[in-house]
Amino acid sequence: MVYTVPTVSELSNIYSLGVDVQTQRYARLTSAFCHIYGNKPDFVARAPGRVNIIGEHIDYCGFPVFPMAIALDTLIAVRANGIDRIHLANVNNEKYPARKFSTSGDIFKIDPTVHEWSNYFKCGYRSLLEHLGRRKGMGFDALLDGAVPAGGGLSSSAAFVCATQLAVQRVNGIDLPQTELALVATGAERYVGVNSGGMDQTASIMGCRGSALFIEFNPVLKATTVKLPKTDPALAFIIANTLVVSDKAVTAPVCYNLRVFETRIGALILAKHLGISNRPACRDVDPLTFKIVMDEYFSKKSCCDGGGGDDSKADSVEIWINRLGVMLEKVQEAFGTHSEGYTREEMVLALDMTPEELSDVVHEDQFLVHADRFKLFQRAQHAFSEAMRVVQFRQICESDNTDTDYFQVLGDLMNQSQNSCRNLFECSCTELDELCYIARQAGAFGSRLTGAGWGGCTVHLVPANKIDNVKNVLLREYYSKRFPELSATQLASTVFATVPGSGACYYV
Ligand code: NG1
Ligand code: MG
Repeated sequence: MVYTVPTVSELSNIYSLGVDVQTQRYARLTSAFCHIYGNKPDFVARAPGRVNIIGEHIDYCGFPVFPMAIALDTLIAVRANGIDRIHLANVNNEKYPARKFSTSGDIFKIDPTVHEWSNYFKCGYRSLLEHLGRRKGMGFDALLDGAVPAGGGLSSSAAFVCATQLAVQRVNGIDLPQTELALVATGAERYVGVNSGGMDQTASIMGCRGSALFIEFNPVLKATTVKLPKTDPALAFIIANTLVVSDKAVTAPVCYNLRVFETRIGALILAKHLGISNRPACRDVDPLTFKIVMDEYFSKKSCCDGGGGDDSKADSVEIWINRLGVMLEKVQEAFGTHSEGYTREEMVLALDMTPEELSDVVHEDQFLVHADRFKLFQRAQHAFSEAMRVVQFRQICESDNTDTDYFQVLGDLMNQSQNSCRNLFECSCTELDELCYIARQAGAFGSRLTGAGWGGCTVHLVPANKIDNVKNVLLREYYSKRFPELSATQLASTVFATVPGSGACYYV
């Protein structure tokens, strides 16, 4: 039987109402909808946030990541209105005033320099219609309720875009397979200027209760559910938000997009070092990534060795670990002489390109004003070693030998990831480091930043019977000192335990 990727609608039928969405929140949303639009909604689209357990800043390098969907989600109540208008309102209408669009005009115009809350809605709408080859969609009334803290590294933006795409596709009578929907959502955020990878959108759409997801992007998008090991006490995760807001759309040129740039240049230099033909690289749609360089190196190698290695096993964990280990040595060879970082001239020299050619392939002008040295060696070391940790994390989760001390070995990998994010990829910050330190002191086995970093959230691996203890220490040592004014309700979505939740779905 050929496995076909299900659609969100097909899966939605298996979710009973209220399992994932708090029923009173759902009732409040539908009654508010009636109050605003005078009719009940036809349906509610739901897309959750995600927490990335391990595998940071490597989805756009083409490497697998290991997130899980969380209970916090974005809901959009929707009703087709039969006119060429879209009315978008938000339950928090002070902060996010209602907006109106025509179904074919201004909704396609997204100005990334204006940080407007409905931009993510426009991204979701535009990316889906363009994917369907349409310039116009059906009109509808919408009311949004977002419960994923913004800028917190829990993918509030991806939850918003995915929920929007669910709403738009259903109003237009479409029911795409999950992977197709995830790919379209991944491209959507580029309209607000963020060159994101595909982790958040895939985790939001394909999340599965009780499992984390091993998400691969290359050669095709593929999400494998991985059950977390059964331990006693159970494995649990605490999410703690630094409350330092890292809005990627604002900081992209000096943070997120700069790192994307550095890994793309790194892939070009590594490819050249390994004698791999320089594909037209770094096109936003199909950039040359570290993963592609690794695959091309080994496919070239296997035909040279005449080994004709059985690539069908290429997914096996041993092959992954062996290849990543070899590539870490190649990274040392290719970049080791530039541990201080590369100037633009040194990059141009290393790539044997002219400055104009470099500008063409990576539009690096926006970065040169902010950085004069690019730490390509360190970024490459992080990317390959983080990919190694993801594969090892999955291998440990799937090994069912009872004498494994899961907390210790999984926790160690998370701590190594945090060290690499802080020291090599430089996307941590003092608040993230402090939360990790406090949590480890309080009994967490693994603590690390999650999401883009530079603020946002941390994730901690703790035994289920230690959740309250670790939470209380974090409240005492971090939040009561830095944010004494926070109410209990605000704290409840700032530091909380979570388990793998289900993915996007419809509630009718
Ligand atoms: P967050 O922090 O949730 O925005 C971002 C990217 C991911 C991934 C992580 C780092 C977007 C929309 N998402 O996640 O693709 O690169 O950083 O692992 O930019
Ligand atoms: Mg985001």
